[in-house]
Amino acid sequence: MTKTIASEDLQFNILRHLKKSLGKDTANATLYDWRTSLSLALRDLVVDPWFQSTRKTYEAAGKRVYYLSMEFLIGRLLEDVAVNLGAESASRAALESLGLDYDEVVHDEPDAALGNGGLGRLAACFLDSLSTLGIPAYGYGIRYEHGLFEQHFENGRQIEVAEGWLSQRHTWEFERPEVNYPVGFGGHVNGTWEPAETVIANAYDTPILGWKARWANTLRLWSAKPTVLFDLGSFNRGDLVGAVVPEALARAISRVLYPDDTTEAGKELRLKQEYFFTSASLQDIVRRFKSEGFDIETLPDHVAIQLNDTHPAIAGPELVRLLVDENGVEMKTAIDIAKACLAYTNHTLLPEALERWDLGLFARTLPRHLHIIEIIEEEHLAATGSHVRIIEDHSVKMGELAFVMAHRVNGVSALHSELVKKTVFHDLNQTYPDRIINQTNGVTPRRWLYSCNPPLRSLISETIGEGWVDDLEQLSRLEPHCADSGFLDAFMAAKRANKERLACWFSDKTDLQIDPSAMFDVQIKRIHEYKRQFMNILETIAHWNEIRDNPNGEWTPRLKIFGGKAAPGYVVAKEIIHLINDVAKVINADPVTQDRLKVVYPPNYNVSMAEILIPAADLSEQISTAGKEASGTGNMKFALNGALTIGTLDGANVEIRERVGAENFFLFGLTAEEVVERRNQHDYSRAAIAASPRLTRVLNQIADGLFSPGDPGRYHGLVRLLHEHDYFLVTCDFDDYFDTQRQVDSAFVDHARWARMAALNTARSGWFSSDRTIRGYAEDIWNSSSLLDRS
Ligand code: 26Q
Repeated sequence: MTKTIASEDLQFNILRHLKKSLGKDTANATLYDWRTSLSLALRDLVVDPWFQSTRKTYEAAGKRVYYLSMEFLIGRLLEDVAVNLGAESASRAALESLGLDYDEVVHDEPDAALGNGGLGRLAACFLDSLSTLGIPAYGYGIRYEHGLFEQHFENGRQIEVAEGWLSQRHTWEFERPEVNYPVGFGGHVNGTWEPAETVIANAYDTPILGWKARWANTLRLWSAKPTVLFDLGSFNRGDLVGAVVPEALARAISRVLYPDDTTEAGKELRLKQEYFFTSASLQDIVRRFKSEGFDIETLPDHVAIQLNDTHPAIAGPELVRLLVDENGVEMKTAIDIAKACLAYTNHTLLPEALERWDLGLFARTLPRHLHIIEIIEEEHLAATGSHVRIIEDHSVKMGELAFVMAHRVNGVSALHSELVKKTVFHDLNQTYPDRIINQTNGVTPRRWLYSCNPPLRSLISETIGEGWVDDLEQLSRLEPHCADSGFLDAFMAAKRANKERLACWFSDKTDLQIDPSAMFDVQIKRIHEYKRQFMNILETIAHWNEIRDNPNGEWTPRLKIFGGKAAPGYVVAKEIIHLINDVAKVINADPVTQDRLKVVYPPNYNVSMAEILIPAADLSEQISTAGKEASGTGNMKFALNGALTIGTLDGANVEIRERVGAENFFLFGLTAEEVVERRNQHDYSRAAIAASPRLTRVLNQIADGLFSPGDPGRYHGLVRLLHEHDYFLVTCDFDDYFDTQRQVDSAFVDHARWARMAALNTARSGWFSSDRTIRGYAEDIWNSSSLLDRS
């Protein structure tokens, strides 16, 4: 399907779009105009592979995969499309002859930030892999008008500002005004459901191109519209505001992404969002299935629906409702059909993060579904003798609902899946012993190595050819070269180039001068107590103390980089951000530690920032309390790009360490079992603090206001938290973490050793491709296959 793309043709089409699609000429074209013109010129090349994939899918009459997710954290798409089309150098050349810089144009694109973090980014990697593998699939989600908020710092405090990615033309989507479905809420059930309120779900399609443009799937996002565009009655009565209220209420449903990556459910609008996109997606799926003329009972032969966490768990009762109420299927049969179609991925063990809906709210919003859930529950209890209920304590438990209605339930790393069996779904696992399986997460190598790390990409391709890009396990062929000092030098030269790129980026954005030969130590992820950014900054202070105590010692220069957002209502997380910024201010101004220690926290961490930071990292911080991080996927991106990990035995860290080798991984901390034990010990945190003079000193410094001189009491709450409710065992793991960091210091100055360890991390990370993950889902859950003709 791939043809070589000539830069002259591309240039012609860029100029054509500039003129005919944007109505601009070269004299007054802005960067935005050029970027949009290039995007449209490349988009033209996506349409044929997209149509051909649709045609082949239709002809095969096989199974389609439907990935339902409240979040798709896509980031930028232009570079992705250019790379998959093989049009990167043609684009570069075409722009250059127009006097433009490709990188500048590509970086002008705003991120599509329709997600909070790991779960949303995983969905985006999965779309990439589904297309690369040629598996017929649709992603279904919400076209939020405002994605994840922008983070600003004001005197070190996080401020949230609404994000507006759609204020510019979003070049990649095709609006489908003719594809729309009614979605009802509230009302009564009198034999049939009569909703009190109805909104329209309107489809927008984005083609998702796979590697070498061999295949393209569709991401279909729903936008909420009113059934009546404008309340002319109110307007005519002179009520101008009242005339737009119904419209505003309807559109509110797809207005904004919920910025909480745990807890904080219970909001009516959130429940409406979940039902809105799930119902529209299922109506679309059933309509497509029926249009092909199959018997409704064969739905599971043609449809596999994956639920990305419980957010779309209403899919169970909704599919039953569509089958029973709108297609005349008998209830018991409908439940069986739905189960055979549905599968559920769990991403969290934190009990407070498991979704539950207040029964009253649920009954008011989705009365018909509540009734169906009661029948599902009854059937489950009667058929199995289980005592696990779906409706309990005046709430609807979405985890239990998703579990009961799925034929497979999966965790996202080996450790996590075992813990899912032992903890949250212990009893249900006894009742349905073959239902829970594991599918360890992965990341797309197209974005997370090929695109974001050009120097390493070139070195790898020169050494082993280009086959690794869609067959990442080929990276193991680098292993013999990891004994060759020439290769290792080239490997570290690539790392150095990425670090210099990052240093330039920093000098553009901050007034900080950065030494590219320092160790770049990076922790980027959402701010959470369990992820323990707090422990990292405490260790930073302890290290700073040590340097000041012995200013003439041999210290390994380090740059500590933090990045990440806190949920707007998460007070402790916001205090941790403030503390990191306050500490950075003091340490960066200290002449004694000048060349040895710096702390930076660039605001508004997002996918695009990750693409600059990860290739430049020497050290990857994966330091969550064991048993709390379901998998992690950043950890995989770092290892793939030749950073060494300092980490606990948590989530996929366990599997990363197994694969890269224990000698190439800096392990510390309590195990998941030890964590549970330690929590049972009386006053464990006070004991740990008392046993560590180093930690005691740091906590006293913070409590004395060393980092908040104008406001010495600022962090008393945080310090007290560690003494009294150190639920995430920062105090218990602190000393081991500190000591392990000193081992990292000594390893880093042994350049040859470090280079070998780093290169081995890349060579042995091929298994963490999301292509491998998707093959696992296709085989063990969906029973679906590739339609690529492998020639
Ligand atoms: C729920 C209810 C109301 C509002 C928001 C939410 C909500 C939103 C997002 C709850 C959870 C999330 C996101 C969770 C998440 O990102 N989990 C991460 O998933 C990754 C992919 O599997 C894992 O690698 C991470 O370990 C896990 O934390």
